[in-house]
Amino acid sequence: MDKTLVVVPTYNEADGINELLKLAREALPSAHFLVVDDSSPDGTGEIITKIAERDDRVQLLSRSSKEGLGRAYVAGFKEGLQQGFTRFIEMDADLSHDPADLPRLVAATETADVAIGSRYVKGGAVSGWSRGRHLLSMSANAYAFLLLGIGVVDSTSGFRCYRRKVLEALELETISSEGYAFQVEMVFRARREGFEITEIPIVFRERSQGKSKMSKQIVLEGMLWVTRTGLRRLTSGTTERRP
Ligand SMILES: Nc1nc2c(ncn2[C@@H]2O[C@H](COP(=O)(O)OP(=O)(O)O)[C@@H](O)[C@H]2O)c(=O)[nH]1
Ligand SMILES: [Mg+2]
Repeated sequence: MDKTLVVVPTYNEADGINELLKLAREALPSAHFLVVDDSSPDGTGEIITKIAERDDRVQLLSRSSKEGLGRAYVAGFKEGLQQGFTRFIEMDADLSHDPADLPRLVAATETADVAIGSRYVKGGAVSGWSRGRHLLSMSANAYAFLLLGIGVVDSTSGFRCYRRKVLEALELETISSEGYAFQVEMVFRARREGFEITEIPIVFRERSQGKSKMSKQIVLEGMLWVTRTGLRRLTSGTTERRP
């Protein structure tokens, strides 16, 4: 039987997390939710603890310090694999990802192994970003697309659904990216393993509450990871491991 887990990483998301969980629960009534919180000083963890007391579909995975988005997802996925879930969704806590898109994202993994909510395919869009932020996102995606040969136009998107077998195959404990480069690394690994990846259009809306955790350090980590991996690939001619 299908068991879907929505993993939501949080750091200081107390303002919007209630609303996100409410809307997402309505959109996917049979799904379970795992919030992975890095001991947010604003009390996000305490809010989740209270929600979890009355809703057995919501769980909190509390980590002792802020270790980055990638580390939070790896911890959440490992927990979900252990609990026997068969589909895993990545979703931000700030309502940038529309909960109404959840059923479409899950449905896309009926045929594909990974479904990515994409801002850069036909029908996809971003609303509320500055020109600079938009340019940063598009350049990062174009750079990853060209250097890594992944065939995915929005490999930095954090709204996606994986089938269980993908996470089982990707050797999560050896993921090197701590921050947002994690998203690109997951796509790169899934492609290398020969999994089918599809992109479905989404509209990403910039948060209206709280603050973005994007930083220069995160951008640098992403650029270095893509450059290093791309050069290694070009010099060694890495191909898919599976036929
Ligand atoms: N647990 C955890 N969550 C994080 C961390 N960094 C970002 N997040 C969460 O990841 C999601 C996306 O982050 P956000 O700052 O909105 O990035 P942006 O949309 O690219 O500006 C949000 O739910 C954040 O709370 C982190 O270090 N640890
Ligand atoms: Mg955001």
